[in-house]
Amino acid sequence: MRFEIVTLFPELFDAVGTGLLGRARDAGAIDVHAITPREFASDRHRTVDDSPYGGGSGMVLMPGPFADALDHLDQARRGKPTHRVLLTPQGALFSQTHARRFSELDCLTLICGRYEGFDERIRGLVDEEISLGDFVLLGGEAAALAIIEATARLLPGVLGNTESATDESHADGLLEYPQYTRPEDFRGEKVPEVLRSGNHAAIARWRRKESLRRTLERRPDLLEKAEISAEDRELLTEIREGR
Ligand code: JCH
Repeated sequence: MRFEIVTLFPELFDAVGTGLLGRARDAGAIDVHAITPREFASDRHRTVDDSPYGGGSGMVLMPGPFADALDHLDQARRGKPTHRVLLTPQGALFSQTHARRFSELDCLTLICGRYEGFDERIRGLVDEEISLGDFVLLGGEAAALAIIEATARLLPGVLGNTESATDESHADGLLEYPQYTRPEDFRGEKVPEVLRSGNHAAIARWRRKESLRRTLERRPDLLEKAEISAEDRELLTEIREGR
């Protein structure tokens, strides 16, 4: 899968050359191409921002350099399609559902801004607008990196372990159960006995119950949408009765 990024700071995306994403790139599973709209500015100062019509503080990103950067990417792809995503605080909230949908694409183009955001006409050049969350970043780059990670790890061969990508938080709509590794006793806190019992049915039941407990305590909103079985309902009753 190809990731294209339009950004004033392409060097921020050198980070995808390291770790698991770097390995995925070396293996040919992903390809990351970051370009700057500055290269497509029309004046000798390479200006990409200007003051807002109507007045007010701050600077707004001009549509021309972004449109030309997107045209350039289209030409380099030679007719192959992409899906264009604008990162803004006004977009739809990003979720695992977006990541799953993006992982089915051949190419995803992420458009990052800075300053106080984009000229409204840039919105006409994109397929959707996404926000990473209800907080304001300095620009779209950190959101784009998060979206690249969330999407790339769902691709075959990127994680190395195809099961881990689905058997986890948010896959079945519940939070993940507590995990433990050595030592058995850490500063007096012991690993739950059931996990050392070798009783796989008991372990599965304990994990499901702790997933339900955690979701009930921390994210009751998720519990309303999750797929809850008859046995889950019994476990929830035990939890509510303090067991
Ligand atoms: C961005 C900014 C003042 C925006 C400029 C471009 C995305 N989830 C999420 N949080 N923040 C972003 C994001 C994405 C692109 C840009 N800024 C900074 C500053 C604003 O309103 C006055 C709006 C932030």
